[in-house]
Amino acid sequence: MRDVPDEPFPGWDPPPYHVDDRGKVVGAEPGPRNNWGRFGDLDQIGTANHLTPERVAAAAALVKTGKRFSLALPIGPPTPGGYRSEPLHFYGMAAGDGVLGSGRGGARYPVSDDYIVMALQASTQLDGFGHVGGDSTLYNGYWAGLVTATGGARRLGVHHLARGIVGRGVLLDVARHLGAEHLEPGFPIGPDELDGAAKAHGVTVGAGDIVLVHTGHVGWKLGLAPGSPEATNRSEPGISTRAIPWLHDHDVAMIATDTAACSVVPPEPGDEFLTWHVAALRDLGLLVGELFDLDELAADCAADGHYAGLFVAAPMPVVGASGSPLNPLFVK
Ligand code: UVW
Repeated sequence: MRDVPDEPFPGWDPPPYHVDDRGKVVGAEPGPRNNWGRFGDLDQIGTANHLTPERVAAAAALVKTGKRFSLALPIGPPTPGGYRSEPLHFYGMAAGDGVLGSGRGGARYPVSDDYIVMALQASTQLDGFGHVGGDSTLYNGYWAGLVTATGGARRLGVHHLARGIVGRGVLLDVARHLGAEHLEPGFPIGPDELDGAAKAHGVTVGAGDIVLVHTGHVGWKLGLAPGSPEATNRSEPGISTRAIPWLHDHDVAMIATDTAACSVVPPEPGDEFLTWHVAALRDLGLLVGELFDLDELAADCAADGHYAGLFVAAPMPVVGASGSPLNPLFVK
């Protein structure tokens, strides 16, 4: 065998902090805008706490026509701009095998079932609170060392959100509001754009809302020639770190976009790639949705002028997972 050079090793010092028996980093400090301790010292569901029974019931009362929208991308075809390898879909047994003379059930009762192999965050998805930390901490001061490849998320696993994300969904069509079919890659969406779209739509964003920001990016990506420079470029419009106080002040339960990162890519000057995720996930414990497909809903809202409805999405109860695929539903 050829010689394989050892990778350089920079040395290692044990971290200078202590972790208590609740899994908290002693003395850890969040960013200036944060919800640490707000929902309880041991809270693991963050802004899902805003989804009170009263707000869920009020959201249900918004249903007038029963018109339903799935905000999910199809799982199987290439995911536009995703950060993870494509889901793989296999048949374990299939009706055709029975018809051809093998397989359980035979030709008379042909049976099919199938498998999917995918990163939980490879398509339309929820970022759980184990997903991104900063300075060795996660939401509410939990230690990032509690999430390991062998043990999963021993705190903040996405299964804690299994009761679902249900509440008032509000679509903010920032692209249409700015007169664009899609926002340019790298376009940052700050408080002015969010307020401007809300005002144009006649909606007021309030506590417990699930805010869906339409940029048109995913739909635009899907129309590009595969492999073209624009299709492979990672730049995308997205939420600016300047909008973090806005999300906090409005007590938003969830923010979701039709982009891969939710945050603007590349980040604005002064920010690093994950600055926004740290502020949203670690500090606010904010539910973050990515790779939503909002084009159909946006067109419908523009047509009927109704931008609020019932939003329902149930994360998969995978114990200790850091995220989950979603099929988010919006009902008018
Ligand atoms: C990262 O790229 C870390 O995450 P996300 O898919 O949430 O943008």
